[in-house]
Amino acid sequence: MERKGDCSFTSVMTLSKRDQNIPERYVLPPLQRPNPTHNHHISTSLPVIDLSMLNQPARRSQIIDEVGAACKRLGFFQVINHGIPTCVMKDALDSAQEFFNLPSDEKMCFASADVHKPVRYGTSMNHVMDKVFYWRDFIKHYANPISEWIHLWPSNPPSYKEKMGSYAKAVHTLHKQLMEVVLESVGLNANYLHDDIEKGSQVMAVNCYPSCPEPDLALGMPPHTDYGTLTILNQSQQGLEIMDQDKQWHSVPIIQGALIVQLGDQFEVMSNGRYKSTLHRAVLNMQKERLSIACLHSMPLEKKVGPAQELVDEQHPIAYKEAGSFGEFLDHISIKSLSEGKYIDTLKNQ
Ligand SMILES: O=C(O)CCC(=O)C(=O)O
Repeated sequence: MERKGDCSFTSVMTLSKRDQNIPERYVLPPLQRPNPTHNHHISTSLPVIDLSMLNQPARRSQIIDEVGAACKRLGFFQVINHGIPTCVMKDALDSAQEFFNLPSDEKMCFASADVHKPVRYGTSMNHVMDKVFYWRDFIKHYANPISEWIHLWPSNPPSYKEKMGSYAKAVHTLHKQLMEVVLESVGLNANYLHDDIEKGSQVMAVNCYPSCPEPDLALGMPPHTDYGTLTILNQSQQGLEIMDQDKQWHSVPIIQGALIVQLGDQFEVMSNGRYKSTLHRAVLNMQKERLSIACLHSMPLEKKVGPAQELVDEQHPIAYKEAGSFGEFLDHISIKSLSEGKYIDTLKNQ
């Protein structure tokens, strides 16, 4: 059943229709602003991996090598021929668009600043805590197992549950396949923590970044890493940027039908730091609204994750405390904004 929201706010959708300038609370300090002219020349060098032959043993090991190289270099890659039909990806983005186009009152039924709520409509990162605001509206909902959560999702637009649900299920399956590949690439068994991955949490962050009159002064999301194992992202147009090991921002190009894969903090911990989670942010533009759907996968809510024993030895001493669970991460972000520092840094052994 849909609840009455316990807090309301002015959405960015509303603000974007109002003024030629962004409100002061969205203006970032100069050093945190994006530099749009800086990144264009390096946008083409990001890895794209074709999964069409994943089930052919001769080709599989080559794909594992490609994934391993991408994870080592960037913690990021795009996948094509991943098995999710383009129409399922498009339907999910269309449903998101229809949801954000609803009158404000309908969306506000889901408004909450409580990060533990399984369905939550909001703006910025957490509008109750943020010192500087980010130019984003979102609805987040839990999605795995889908039978447990789908009745809590919006009933309007009427096709939302069906279309977003089909996409969620397909992405959950893809996540399991990709985890096997990424685990093998780092030197673990493909079945490592298999049951936890199957039962793991899937949170869908459905993001809307309206066109912004002053995109050089603000961001849609601040630089952050995701908490979980792998995030799989579907975007309607360019706007995601990732940071490489030399601290250069790369703008992620749109490839028709491709999905973006990023490593999260839980994978960094499991791999004992062999792979690093990807620092990323969302930039804005003056012309067109952008939508993205980030499926954030992690271990089940209460499961604690530590470095895999197989990846700890004399050359690679244990580099992280046994990491907290997803539930503890939620407790962390309910008192400290993600924009104030990386959660993973609190888990590192000094
Ligand atoms: O919209 C994007 O490209 C980034 C989304 C994201 O980082 C998130 O939802 O955590």
